[in-house]
Amino acid sequence: MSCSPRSWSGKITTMGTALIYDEEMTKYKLLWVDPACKIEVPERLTVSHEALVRNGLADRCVSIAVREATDAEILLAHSEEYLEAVKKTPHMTLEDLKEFTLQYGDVYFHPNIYRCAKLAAGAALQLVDSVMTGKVRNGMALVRPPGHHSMRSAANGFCVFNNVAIAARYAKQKHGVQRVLIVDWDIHHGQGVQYCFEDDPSVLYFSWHRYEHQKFWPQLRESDYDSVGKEKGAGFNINVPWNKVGMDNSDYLSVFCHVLLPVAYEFCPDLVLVCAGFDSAIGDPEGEMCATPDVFAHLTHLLMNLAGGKLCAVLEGGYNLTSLAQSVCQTVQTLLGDPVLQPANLSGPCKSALESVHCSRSAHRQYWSCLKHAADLPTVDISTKHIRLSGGGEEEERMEKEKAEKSTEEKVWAEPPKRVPPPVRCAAVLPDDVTCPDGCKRFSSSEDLDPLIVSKLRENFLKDADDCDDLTALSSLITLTENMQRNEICNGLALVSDVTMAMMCVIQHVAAAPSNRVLVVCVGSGKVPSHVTEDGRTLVVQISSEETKEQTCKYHISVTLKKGCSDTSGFIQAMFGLLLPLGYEYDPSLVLLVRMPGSKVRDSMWQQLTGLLQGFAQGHALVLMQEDEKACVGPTASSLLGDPAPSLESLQAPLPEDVEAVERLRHRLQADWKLLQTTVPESGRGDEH
Ligand code: Q6M
Ligand code: ZN
Repeated sequence: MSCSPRSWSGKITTMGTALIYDEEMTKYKLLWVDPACKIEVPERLTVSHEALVRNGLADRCVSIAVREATDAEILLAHSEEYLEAVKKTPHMTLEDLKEFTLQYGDVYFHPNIYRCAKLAAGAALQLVDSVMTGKVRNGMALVRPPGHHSMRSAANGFCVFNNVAIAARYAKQKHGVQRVLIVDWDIHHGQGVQYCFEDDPSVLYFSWHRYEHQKFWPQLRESDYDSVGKEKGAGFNINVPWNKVGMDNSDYLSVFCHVLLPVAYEFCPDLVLVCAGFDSAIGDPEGEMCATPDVFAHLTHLLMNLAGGKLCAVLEGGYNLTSLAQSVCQTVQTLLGDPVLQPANLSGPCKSALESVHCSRSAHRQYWSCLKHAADLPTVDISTKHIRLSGGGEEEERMEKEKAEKSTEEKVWAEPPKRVPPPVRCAAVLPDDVTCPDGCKRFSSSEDLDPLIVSKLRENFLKDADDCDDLTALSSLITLTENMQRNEICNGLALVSDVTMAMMCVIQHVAAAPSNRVLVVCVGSGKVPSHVTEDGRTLVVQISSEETKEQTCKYHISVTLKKGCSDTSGFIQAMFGLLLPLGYEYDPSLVLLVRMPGSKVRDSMWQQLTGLLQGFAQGHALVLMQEDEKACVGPTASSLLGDPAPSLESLQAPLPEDVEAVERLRHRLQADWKLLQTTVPESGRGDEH
């Protein structure tokens, strides 16, 4: 059933989320005893789909029919010999099927699997077509068999045809897509995808995977961080091996902030494909990781502003049915544009994850200018060795043992809380002569100004001002923040006569409540009084061209970009290296984004920032802009309403001095903010989970 997707404001949008699913793909299963394959069951698909229906998510998606991939399409990633061999499987006897299966690793065949494999690949193609033709903005395909392990001439790891690899080639061929980013967040290495695009610079493949120094399946040397691609494709294959089990939300988010995202933005894809395996979630018997299902909301959100929002997620693994269903729901709900909630306990990455992050960054510094000046520490040959070289303290051994025990225990986790979108997505406080953007609600409290607020405002900010308009605007602003905190309005924007005063006003009001925390992001130069951050209820991050005399402290962080905010590559560096990790760790109850007058930040960068900052504070962002920047109202409102930001035009290399400045800042602050780390701290003691 198809329905017109409706944004919160009541505006009908043409850009929905596709959901592709067909029961036919549940109609094959393991017919003999094989411990390696018994986890790959038809229920994986039914529970995922049922959870989407139960949570009202399936109904909000545009349902798209599957189709079989054609021979020609399958041949985009496979050999004729292999296709012909698979074609024979529907007619084989059980004995023949068993024998056929034996030539491949960790996979099984069934008389109906060829049909399902054609549908799985075809589903990925239908998804690409729907997104590329603009029928929908993004979408997810629930498929079996998975695809990322299958190779040109071989089935492997439950996979028959490489659904996502075929889809990437198809997108290039049929839709003229130039650059495809494939993000493989499944817990296994999609070696099939890596092999397919190893020498191809038009497809950037990123994979993190359980590796344990090559002890974990598929135990390949080439799954390590130093397989970066070949020939022209050198730099376009990114592996982040996990050398321990028990990785959690912090570990995942730090890899996104410090490895994947800066490179992905520099790559500037026209399309994002996700190998969406959920065996990387807690409770999975294969992954044995600790990341909770709500982390997938963030992984999805963080990718949704790339490629103008064109994102296709195709199911791969996921073997704990509870964890799988919850994770699928988190992903789809985020694609639909609902606000994300703070993921559980972000206490910072563990030592082993930091080693992986450091190794992957180092391996890629020669290929990506965002990593070029990455901390120049010696890359010890840690990853491929079967024994640990570093550490070895008594405390550390104890921690490791604990972690190993934790991972074999039966895991319990809370179901992610319901994400309830507020009735109003975006409200605006605007002067009367400025029209309110479509879908945005004009907000005014002028009818009955709260006398308490008014007297406070008079006392603190408008002592000698007799401008009644200012008073009205500021008191509206305060009332708006209160509405946001009650979750009646998701986010807001305001055009004010004095952004600094308005900012101080909001901070003073919101940070007065002891349980509140305000993340203030100041874009551009202008003095921010330092006393606001004294109690830790406000974290100020300012990005500008101004060299500040003030010493950066834990809650007042100034990033200086030599060419200012108009330098998009420098800005990106600060955004992923500092701002996002700080935001995750600080966990604000409100994000206050302040556009200082004359900031010169480019529209597309501003929209990216506005979009990404909605990953905090349950999506509650309030944007303040100076009165004369009327032209920014439209683009800002669009981002606050959930439209994807336009792609950043191809990025120049950031200035070396800016990269170094960001690196230095990260280094200085990482004792206070664990998510800023990208290397193992020198005094490596008990910081394992
Ligand atoms: C199983 C060993 C069982 C799509 C996927 C497939 C994973 C295959 C795992 C094979 N090994 N203890 O990446 O999830
Ligand atoms: Zn997997």
